[in-house]
Amino acid sequence: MTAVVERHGRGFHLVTPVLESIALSKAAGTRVYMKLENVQPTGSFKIRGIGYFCQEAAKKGCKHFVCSTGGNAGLATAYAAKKLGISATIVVPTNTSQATVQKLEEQGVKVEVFGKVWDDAYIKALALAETEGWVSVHPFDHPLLWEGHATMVRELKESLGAKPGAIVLAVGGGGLLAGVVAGLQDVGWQDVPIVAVETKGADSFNASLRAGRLVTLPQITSVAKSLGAKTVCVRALECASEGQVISQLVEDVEAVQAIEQFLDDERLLVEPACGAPLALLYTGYVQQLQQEGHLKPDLDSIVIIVCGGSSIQMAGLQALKAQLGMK
Ligand code: PLV
Repeated sequence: MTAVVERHGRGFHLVTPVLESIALSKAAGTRVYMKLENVQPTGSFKIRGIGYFCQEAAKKGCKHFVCSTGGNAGLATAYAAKKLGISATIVVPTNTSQATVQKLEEQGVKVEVFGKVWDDAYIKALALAETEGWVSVHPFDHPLLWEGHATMVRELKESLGAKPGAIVLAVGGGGLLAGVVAGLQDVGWQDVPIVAVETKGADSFNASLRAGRLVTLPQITSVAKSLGAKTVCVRALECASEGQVISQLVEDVEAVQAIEQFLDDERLLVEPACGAPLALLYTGYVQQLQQEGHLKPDLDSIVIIVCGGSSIQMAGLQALKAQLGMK
């Protein structure tokens, strides 16, 4: 366990702040702490796992990284590649905004646009990674990623001391979930319930849990493109059987409303992927889960992983509101 901390002490990620949010606490009826992963280099938690994965690949002689991504994993790969002096190709689906493509290009990587959704881009990336010396960086399905993400739980333990009553996080392909579960197991907090939030239309984890096996969604219809993996990783389902994982869906409108409220309350702008767990706190779902007996009525505190995301600007937020018919 100590070795992991030492190794990650030299990683590319930052130790992020843990702040209490008065507004979120009021909304959720329980003290809420924010783990601010949005302040990581490249704007999301992804650099923890991807930074670690890329460092390990570099040690083994990697010549070039290939990453298929909804955006943030690609930005993290580009950042890590630059630090390591290794070139990279980032494959994004056509639903990726021009602003994100530009941000990637500014990091000095080659960008290829391929396929309608992330799953299509992934197939393309795997084909590219056949090249000798090239390494595919998966955005959510690799043990090194989870080990890297797990560092956030160690930091939480150091900042909070006491165990939180629940952890709220977003699920796309399930890498963040797998990392947090690994971290909880490392620090002996495996009995802390996790509320795993997705938007309707990007609900591959919820669908798999309900079916008791991996389910592939026919399509992604949610505006939370960073949660848009049609199938979660196998490990995500295993996590649900190892600990207490509560799956909850929110509406796209609720996620976007949450982004706006969070901007007003905490002056931080995040993607719909992060709006989803925020909506859980803002929209009365915590109280509902407590009434239904899924969460204890007397939670000491809740930690929300503010996963962040770089694919959002004021204009993009306005466009999302217009698209969803919001005022
Ligand atoms: N985004 C992945 C997968 O996209 C990517 O390529 O960047 N919050 C943010 C801001 C994210 O970018 C992501 C994943 C998640 C949450 C969900 O994390 P996961 O996939 O580990 O569950 C299609």
